[in-house]
Amino acid sequence: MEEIKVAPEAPKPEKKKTILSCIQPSGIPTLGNYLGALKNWKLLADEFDSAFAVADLHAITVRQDPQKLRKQIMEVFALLLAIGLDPEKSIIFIQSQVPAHSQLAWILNCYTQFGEMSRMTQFKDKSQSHADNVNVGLFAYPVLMAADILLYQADLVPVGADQKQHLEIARDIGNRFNGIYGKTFTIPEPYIGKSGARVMSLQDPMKKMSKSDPNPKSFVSVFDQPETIMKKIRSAVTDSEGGVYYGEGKDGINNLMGIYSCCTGLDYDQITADFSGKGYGDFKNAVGEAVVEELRPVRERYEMFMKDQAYLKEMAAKGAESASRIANRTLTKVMKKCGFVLP
Ligand code: ATP
Ligand code: LTN
Repeated sequence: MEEIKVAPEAPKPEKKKTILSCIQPSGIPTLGNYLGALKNWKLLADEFDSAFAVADLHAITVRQDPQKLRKQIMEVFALLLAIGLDPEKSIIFIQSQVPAHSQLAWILNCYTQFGEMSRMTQFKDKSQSHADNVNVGLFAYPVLMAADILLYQADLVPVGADQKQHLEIARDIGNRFNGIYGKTFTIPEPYIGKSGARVMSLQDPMKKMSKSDPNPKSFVSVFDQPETIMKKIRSAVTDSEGGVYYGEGKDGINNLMGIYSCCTGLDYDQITADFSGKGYGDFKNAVGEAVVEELRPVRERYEMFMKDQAYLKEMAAKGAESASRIANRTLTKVMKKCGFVLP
C-alpha cells in the first residue's frame, strides 16, 4: 500500500504581544505625559500589535466645557499621529466611538467591590481637588480603564508610574472574572519606563506634573513655543545649595536631571560631570534647550495634522472600526458567559 506522506506542519509564526494605552483629552498634554507615556508608545508600537485611544469618556469624570472638550479630543488625536504613531500599523481611536467600552465597563462594575475602589489614591486626590463634584463616574473610573484594557486582551500597558494602582485593579478584575467563568481575559502587565515615569511639577517638585494643574508655570505643554519652554524651565523651583547632582532634598534638581536624562540619553553621573563647577542657571538653560529640541518635531507635525481636520476625522473613524471589531469579539464572549441573550 502506498504510504501517505503528511507534509510537516509549518512552524506557526509566534503571535506578537498586544499593547494598549490611552490618554485623556483633559487639557493640553504635558512633558510628563510625553516622557512618561507617549514617547514609549512610539517605541513599543514598532515591536507589538498596538492600540492607542483618546480616553474621552474618562475625561468627563471631571466637569468639561463641551466646546473645549470637542477641540481637545481632536488635538490629542492629532498628537498621537504627531508623535509618529502610524494608523496603518497601530489602531488609533477615540474611546467614545467604540461603544463596547461603556458596555463592558457596566458589566465589570458588577464584578468590582466598593471597598477596592475606595482605596484608589487618584480617587482620593481628585475627590479633594473637585470636592463639589465627587460623581459616581469618578469613583468607577478604574473599572472603565479595566474595560479599555481587557477588551483588547492586552498583554502590556505602557503608562506612567501614577497608573500602577489602576493597572493592579484591572488585573484583579480580570482574574476574578476568569476565576468565575473560565479564561476570558488576558491578564495585563504594566510597562513603566525607567526614566520619565514620574515627571514632577516645575513649581512643586513633590507633586506630579499634571495637564489639569491650574498653574501653567507648573508644566511644559507639548505645544509650548521654544521661548515659553525656556522661560518655564528657568523659573523651575530648585534648592539653594547650588550643585548639579542627584540627592536627597534636591527634588527640583532631581526632576530637572530626570527630564534632561530622558531628552539626551545621558545618565546622572555624566550630567553631574558635565556640570561640575557650573551653576543652576547654566543647567536650566541646557535642560530648556534639550526639551525644546525634544518637542520641536512633535509640535511641527502636530501643527501640520491640525490643518487637515477631515483627514483626522477619517483616521478616527477608521481606527474606531478596527477597534470595534476586536472589542466586540471580547464583549460577545463576556455577554454569553454572563447569561445574556444575544440577538
Ligand atoms: P489629568 O491631569 O487630567 O488627570 P494626566 O496628565 O495625569 O491627566 P492622563 O492623560 O490620564 O494623565 O495620562 C496619560 C499618560 O501620561 C498616563 O500613562 C500617565 O501615567 C502619564 N503621565 C501623566 N502625568 C505624568 C507625569 N507627571 N510623569 C510621567 N507620566 C505621566
Ligand atoms: N487613567 C489613565 C488613562 C487611561 C488608560 C486607559 C491608560 C484610560 N484608559 C487604559 C492605560 C490603559 C491615565 O493615564 N490617567
